[in-house]
Amino acid sequence: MKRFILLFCFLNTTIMAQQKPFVANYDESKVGAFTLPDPLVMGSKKITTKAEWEKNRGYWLDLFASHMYGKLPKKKLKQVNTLISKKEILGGKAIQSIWKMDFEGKVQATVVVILPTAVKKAPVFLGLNFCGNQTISTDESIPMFDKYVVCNNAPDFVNYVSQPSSRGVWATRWQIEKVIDAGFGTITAACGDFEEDHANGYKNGVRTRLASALGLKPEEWTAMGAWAWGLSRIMDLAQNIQQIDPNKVIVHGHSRLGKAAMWAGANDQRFAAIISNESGEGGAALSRRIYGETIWRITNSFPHWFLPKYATYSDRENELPFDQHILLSLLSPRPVYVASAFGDQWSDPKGEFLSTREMEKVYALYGKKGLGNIEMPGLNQPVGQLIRYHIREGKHDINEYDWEQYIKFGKEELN
Ligand code: GTR
Repeated sequence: MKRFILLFCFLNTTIMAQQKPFVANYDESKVGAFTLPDPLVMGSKKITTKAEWEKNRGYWLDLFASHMYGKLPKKKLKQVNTLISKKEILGGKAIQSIWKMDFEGKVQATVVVILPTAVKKAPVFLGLNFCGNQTISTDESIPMFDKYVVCNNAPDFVNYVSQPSSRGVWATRWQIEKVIDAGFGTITAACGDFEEDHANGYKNGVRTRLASALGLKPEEWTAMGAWAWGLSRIMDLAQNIQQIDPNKVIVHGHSRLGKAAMWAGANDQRFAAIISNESGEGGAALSRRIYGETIWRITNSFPHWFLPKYATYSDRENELPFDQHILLSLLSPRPVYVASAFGDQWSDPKGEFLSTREMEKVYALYGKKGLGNIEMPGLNQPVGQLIRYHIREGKHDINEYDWEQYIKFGKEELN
């Protein structure tokens, strides 16, 4: 009988959890009050110098790893990078190379590297793409991605598989020519080469195929971790390409891939700057602000992105030992750009702005400035310098306006 009651209670709460309406709050008056944890207070320790911060920043990394994104493998693998093809593009303004990265013969990833011919050692923007390298440009020599993609809009994608017409469909999200003309390069790979973006994606990705080689069980990390790991492996490749300035690699990502870029930037300090484009919940937005997407919603929709433990903080966000401003603080003292879009309230622009504003405590230890005590700026009015923020008009996307700001940011902050 007791067992029955327990089973009933369990089923009931499970059903209740799933029945919770998928309605988001967009009313500021219902956000509620919250207090943010202080990045400089680590348990009983109070950090007052940059040296102390650097010695102890692992305290926060460990908390993010144990509560949210999972561990990252510590072991280094044998990574074989092979150049598949190389050619001039954009009328000779750039050289495009395709690389294959192989990990122990078990996982392969295809990387597109586009560098300006006019620059000897180019700064680069490095980021993952959602639905295959072929979506970034119409160039026929870019291999068609043949694994599962999250795109499913016919005729370019059918049953989550890329079709020939998907070439260049997301060229606007990459602005390759603009980036080249500014003297920067572009490096990208599909996130699905590391882990396909669905609940069972881990079975076919690095978390399973490289589990023994990396010494981590699949459940010890997450899709976000697998993508962040992939970004660092692309960084390994970038470090070995002569024409790339190894000290000027900017990691960036849009939305879910912005979350992964932030996690990669926090763990891998070789990334010289970090850009979060509308990364929202689980990215730059504060989890304690109940506005737009919430922990409950994101962990129900995308259980594979985070550890199951993160889901337990739904409706008790205030008990999380950290909030996302601390993830941003872990990017210190490097340049960081956080961007929102007005038409993307789901990502909680205000929550993204507030966490960006909260970063400066740690930057101050380095004598560096943050956004200062400012109010949220108006549309299309970037604010800040080393730490920047903008909210632009328009929808959830990464567009020409965003890229114009990122190029300016790269030029000003990486020189
Ligand atoms: C949404 C998700 C967001 C964001 C977005 C995206 O469905 O709720 O957290 O990551 O997808 O990646 O475009």
